[in-house]
Amino acid sequence: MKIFVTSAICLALAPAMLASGLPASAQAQTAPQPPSINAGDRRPAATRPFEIAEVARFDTPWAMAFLPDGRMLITEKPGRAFLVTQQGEKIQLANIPQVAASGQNGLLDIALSPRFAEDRQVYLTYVAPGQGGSVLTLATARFVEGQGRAGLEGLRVIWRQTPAGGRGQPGGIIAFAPDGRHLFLTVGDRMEPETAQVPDQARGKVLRLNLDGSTPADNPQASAGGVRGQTWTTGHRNPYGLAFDPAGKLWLTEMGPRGGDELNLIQPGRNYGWGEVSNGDNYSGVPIPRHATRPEFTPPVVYWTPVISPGGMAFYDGPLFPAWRGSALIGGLSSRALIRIVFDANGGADEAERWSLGARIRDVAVAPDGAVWVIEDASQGRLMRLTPAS
Ligand SMILES: [Ca+2]
Repeated sequence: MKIFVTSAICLALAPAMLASGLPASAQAQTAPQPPSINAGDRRPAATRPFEIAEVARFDTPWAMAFLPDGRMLITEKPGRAFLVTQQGEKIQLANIPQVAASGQNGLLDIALSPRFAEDRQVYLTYVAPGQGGSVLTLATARFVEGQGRAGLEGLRVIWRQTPAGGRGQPGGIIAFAPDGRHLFLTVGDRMEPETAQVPDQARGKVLRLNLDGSTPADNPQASAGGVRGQTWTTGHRNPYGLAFDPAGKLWLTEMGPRGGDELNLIQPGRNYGWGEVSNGDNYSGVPIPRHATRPEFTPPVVYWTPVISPGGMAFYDGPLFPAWRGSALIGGLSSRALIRIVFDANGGADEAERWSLGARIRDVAVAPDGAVWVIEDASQGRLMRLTPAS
């Protein structure tokens, strides 16, 4: 999870959504669409501007979130989580809920409440066992620590995927609006592509919720209730990256099938096309119609064919890498790389640099001091700290 909190952003975001006076769904049809760029053929840079230090190892780490003091909360997909110091000392968190750990599923994202300094709440996502199949679940709990222990208390489930069931591709990424009033949640298609276009199925969507899990009254279809009421955008496949940029725009990365990974600018009420269109094809080789054939669907700003397999994404705002400020950093799984994205003022973006790290990068986060931290998707997955090369 990655948040920006400044008063300037708070002032900027609401007018952008409401200024026209039109319902969000009507605005979505009138805003211009930037051209798609294929960045799939980009090569890693010959040199890296950073040094890499291995700090600790975890069993299939999935997500990390920094506390204000520079320590981290790190989840492991099989169902454990840790409080971790910058020196790699770990305390296993008590009271993590039971997860259905299999393949891509398990314990997923963790994020601090926008009011963490006061409420000590954290949010976490996981695939839970359930009748009728496993269920992507969003919960909140109070983070407590003391006397060498740490854990969660008072866990409350505030959202569950409906209907239950599905296979991998859970999504499960949490992001908070810059004003801290709403939570955005990615829900993958659970490997059922057709459901991404079904309005009453919580699959293949980005949802916008109040911090208690209830539906905001100003969502595009709030009055419809249920999944429709919660839905912010439709037509996503497997979104593992979601973050607000410094100007308050929301960006999402999602994995395509064979080709067609996407970076999307998320705007309320829009449909991003999966599983009707893609810039990639099925693994079987069966082609999928391209975005350009269906103008009613919003195309990606950047896509990757061949793929990078985007994991977590974070915007850089720190002092250690001044040239990266305003950029997004994406962890690459199959590309085994860190990828830097640059943005223009018109909603455009492009891959600026790619650095080979020799490891499947699951998540990336920026520490309070501006160092960049990444975790490796492996059973002995490394936690690594990136600082400027000396
Ligand atoms: Ca798409």
